[in-house]
Amino acid sequence: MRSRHVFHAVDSHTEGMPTRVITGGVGVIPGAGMAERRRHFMAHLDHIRTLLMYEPRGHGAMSGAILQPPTRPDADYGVLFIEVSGCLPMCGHGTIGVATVLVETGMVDVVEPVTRVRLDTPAGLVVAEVEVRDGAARSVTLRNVASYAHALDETVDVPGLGALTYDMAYGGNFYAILPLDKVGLPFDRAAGPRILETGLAIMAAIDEQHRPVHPEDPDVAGCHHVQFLAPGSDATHSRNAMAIHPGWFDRSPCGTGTSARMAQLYARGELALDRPFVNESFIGTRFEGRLVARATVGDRDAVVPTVTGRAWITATAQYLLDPQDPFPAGFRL
Ligand code: PYC
Repeated sequence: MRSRHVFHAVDSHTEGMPTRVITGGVGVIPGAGMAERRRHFMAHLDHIRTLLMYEPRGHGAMSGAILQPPTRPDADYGVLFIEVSGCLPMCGHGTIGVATVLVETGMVDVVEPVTRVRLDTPAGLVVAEVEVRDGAARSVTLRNVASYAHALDETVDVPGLGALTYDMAYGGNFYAILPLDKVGLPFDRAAGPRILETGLAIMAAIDEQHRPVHPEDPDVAGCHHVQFLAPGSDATHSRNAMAIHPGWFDRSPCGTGTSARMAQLYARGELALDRPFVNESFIGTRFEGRLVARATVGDRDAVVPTVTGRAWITATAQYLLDPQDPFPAGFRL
């Protein structure tokens, strides 16, 4: 066995969605804060992301997180979220996966019944409370970054579809939110390829006509997620088909998408603080959300969401790069 590089990983899934947690092999990414480390990584180290997320080590819907020393004194670990689509400022299912891995591998001091893990993410500090029973992580509740409705009833002209009305909300990433039946498609996995194609057309049109930019961080910009709502979705229980660039569905209900959806419902006066909200994924798994505080983002009214879900460890692994490997940065088909 020859190797130019070894990455240590603990693989997990959160309500069906993978999080490959990279515990060693990357080294410390330069940067004073995690947002700066994310910028550095995207500019100089992106081949590590593609090696670990793309085929043949990953697949078209792969997601992960690279652990780092924290850059702030109030955090236990820094986290860089990586996916086939790029480096996310924040990832909810990934946070639940990371917190579960940290507890179940003993990388943090484990306290029953609740272990608090403070994560330094590019979007800000995220605190995860892990419910621990008999040494096992049973569920994770994350307190997300401030989330807000960026635009309500925005109209975008989508080639082939015409004018579409949508809401844009931020929950750690930007989400265009609209009912699936508005684009004439059924909430049915058999329609997946058409839903993805439509989602990608909407993302491209929004980025051309109304590209969202975070008021406090211009590096957090653009629409790479479309949250298509199933018929009957409301402020207590929504079901979504979450189309993500460059063409895959979140298998989990999507933590930042759940946060964005709750911020949208709050801005519409449909969801009050401290009310339970269930978000269901395209494969039928669930997160429970709740808005726990008011906040501001720039000069916008915002809310602080919590999201609860479960994760399970699926493997420990070392991913290698042979010097003769013809695909040192992986590939996408
Ligand atoms: O859970 O926040 C999330 C997420 C983002 C993209 C995929 N999952």
